[in-house]
Amino acid sequence: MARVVSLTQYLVEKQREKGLIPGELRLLLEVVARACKRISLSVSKGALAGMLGDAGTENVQGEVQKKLDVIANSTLLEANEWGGHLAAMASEEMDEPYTIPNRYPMGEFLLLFDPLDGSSNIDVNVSIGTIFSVLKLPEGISEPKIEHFLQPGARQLAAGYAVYGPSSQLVLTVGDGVASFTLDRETGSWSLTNPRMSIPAQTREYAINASNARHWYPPVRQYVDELLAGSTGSRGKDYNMRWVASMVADVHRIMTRGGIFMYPRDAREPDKPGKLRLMYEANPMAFLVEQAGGAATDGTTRILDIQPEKLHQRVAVFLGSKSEVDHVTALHHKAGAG
Ligand code: AHM
Ligand code: MG
Repeated sequence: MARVVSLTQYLVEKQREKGLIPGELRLLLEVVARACKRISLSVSKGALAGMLGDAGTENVQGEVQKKLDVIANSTLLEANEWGGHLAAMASEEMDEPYTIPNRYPMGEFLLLFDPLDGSSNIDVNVSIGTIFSVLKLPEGISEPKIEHFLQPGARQLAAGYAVYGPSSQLVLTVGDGVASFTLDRETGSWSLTNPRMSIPAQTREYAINASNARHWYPPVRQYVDELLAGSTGSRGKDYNMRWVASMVADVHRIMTRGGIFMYPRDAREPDKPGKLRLMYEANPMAFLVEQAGGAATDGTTRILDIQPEKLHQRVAVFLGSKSEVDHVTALHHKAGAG
């Protein structure tokens, strides 16, 4: 039987043999993975443990929090605050960054996360997930503040997500390709099940919330019209559509078999650039997608090159198979030039 490689072994190899990550980062990623294991357990208990339903609170973006959103957030905070690897954490569910309490040593990394993405799917037993991103605290800073988090995604040292579906999977990059691990519920460990995920450049599958079609701007409208025209239109092939409404699940499908995922900005609220958040949704996903051979833009600019201005900043997202992302990005440039 083939030897099972654990997450720890995988990371030790990245640290020791390839010198790709410092030991402290490895330990931090193991703690994050442990927290995801706990969240996976809570998610799988569902109604049995009274985990479903609203928490009766709202987050900083005015969205109703689910009980599991709150539980996942505190699981990540509690797991990570004492290890000595972190300087601060930021979360979709918290207005301000969380600084490490004085009683614990302070480390050199910043951790950002969406503790439970896909809130609308929590109560209906559809896949949801955790998304995370790791940055380095700039040199010489002893009191981390929001401004220190505002680094372009290209500076991420690691990023990943855990998807809680029929099986729980952890998908991770430290800038040397993307590996995925499946949670073995019997041994409780994350076991390597795909050492190198790769997104096919070509695809016949797209994901967008089409109920917003009447609000789309012309390049998105034109692109989706081309896809809908299928083999009778300019693209010359038929496309299929999938929309789980959990970014983690939609991106996981694309990481596995290709496709394009879109959440564009639209005319409803012209000042609001899309729904998804740059720092803890778009950036980590863009890092993973690029590391798997795909592409990610906001329609015109590579997501990883965007200089963030706010911690909870929103951004339009086009990511996945390179040929499709390049095409829809070119349509945006053409429309802009016109
Ligand atoms: P959330 O972080 O509050 O769960 O919102 C993000 C989610 C994404 O997972 C998903 O892609 C999108 O919102 C779905 O949006 P919509 O409900 O418009 O289809
Ligand atoms: Mg989210």
